[in-house]
Amino acid sequence: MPAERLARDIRPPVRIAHLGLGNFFRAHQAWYTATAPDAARWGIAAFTGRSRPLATALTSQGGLYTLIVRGPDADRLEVIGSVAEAHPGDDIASWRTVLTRRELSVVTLTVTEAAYRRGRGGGLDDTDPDVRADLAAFRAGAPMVTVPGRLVAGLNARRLAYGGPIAVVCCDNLPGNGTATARVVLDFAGAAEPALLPWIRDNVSFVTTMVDRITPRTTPEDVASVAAAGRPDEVPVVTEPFTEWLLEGEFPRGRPAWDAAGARFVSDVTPHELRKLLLLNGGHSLLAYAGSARGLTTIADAVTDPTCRAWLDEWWDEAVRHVPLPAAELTDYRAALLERFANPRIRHTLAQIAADGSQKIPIRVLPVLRGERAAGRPATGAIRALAAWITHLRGQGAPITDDGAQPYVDRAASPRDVLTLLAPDLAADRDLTAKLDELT
Ligand code: CS2
Repeated sequence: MPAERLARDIRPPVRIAHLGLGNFFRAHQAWYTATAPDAARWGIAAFTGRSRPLATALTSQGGLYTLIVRGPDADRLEVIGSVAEAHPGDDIASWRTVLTRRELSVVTLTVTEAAYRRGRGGGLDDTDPDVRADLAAFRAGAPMVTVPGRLVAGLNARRLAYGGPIAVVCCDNLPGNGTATARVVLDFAGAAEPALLPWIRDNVSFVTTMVDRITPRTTPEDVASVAAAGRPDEVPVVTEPFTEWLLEGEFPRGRPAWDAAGARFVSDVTPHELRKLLLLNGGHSLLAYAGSARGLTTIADAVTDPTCRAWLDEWWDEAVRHVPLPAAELTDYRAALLERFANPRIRHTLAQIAADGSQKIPIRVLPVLRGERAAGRPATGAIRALAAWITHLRGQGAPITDDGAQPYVDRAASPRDVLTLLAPDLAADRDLTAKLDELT
């Protein structure tokens, strides 16, 4: 088969800016935008977190890339055309310019939980050295590195250019992610440029979403497989067939017809967000720590290991009590999750999911632990997940990749000390700490 290079003449006009150009965004929001019937009218200017090579590779392919939709039996290749421009994250000048364009209607974000730089209460962590440096950089007109800083710099440029209203759409796995984003943006703006606060209140709609599509890292074999299919692509993305996107909020300047591509616009994302965060992501975190400590490598390995599978069921039995959706819907969701997790052709590594546990455990596990203990129940599944993370902090299983882990690593010898830092409200529960001692 002759090799066809990815190239194109026509690009959709940029009306969306994205921060966090990585695999998940390319499998999810970029796919919805490319699949919507009005795709020709909605292009995305996408900025990486830091990576230059990805922006360079995508630019050389005209923003096009191959999505490898990997089912349990076969791959389907799709060329995605919604990324009209790809920029490295440190190109703050282009970021500001894109944000000033009047036709820009939407900013989307996939930057990971840790990138919002939230402190314990959910507001901007002003003790974070990068946040402090960005506040100083903002005042000096210098480049910024944090997401709240970059967002505020872009919004300020838009205000000064009379760019008009815009929707900011958070697509990270945080509860109430629209409100969470608004909070750090308003905190940063309040400290950096108070004149921006009323403009944000009048012009920026923070949309809350639940996003879902399992997207493992691309491997050299994946790159070789598209080349072998006659479609060379330096930066393809692998994803599963399943995808879900729920959104709640206003789009003052319009949006692509994402609903025609399967997205759902709802009045309250919360129950669906809990379903996904506790069952899928909570299940993932449990398997990442407990499975890697048992010497397993991928989610598919872990879910077919009888011991891990029993722990997953135990966790789900508890977690479903905290998701306000009909029991039948949750039963179906669990069955579908098992199939998705067991897809043997998706190599979703436990090490990838184990990253940033200090950000994930409070969101994915603690709500169930608190709810179960408050109801006078043992919370064995939640305790097991927490214990698995503590043993990970002691060096078992997947390596630690987590900028926020050190204070927990320092305390990992004593589960009680970990709890005192992680969830002080639970640290006095002696029965709980005794169970953690037993399991760690
Ligand atoms: C995973 C998520 O890495 C992780 O922590 O739990 O990336 C998960 O695969 C996605 O949220 C699925 O939509």
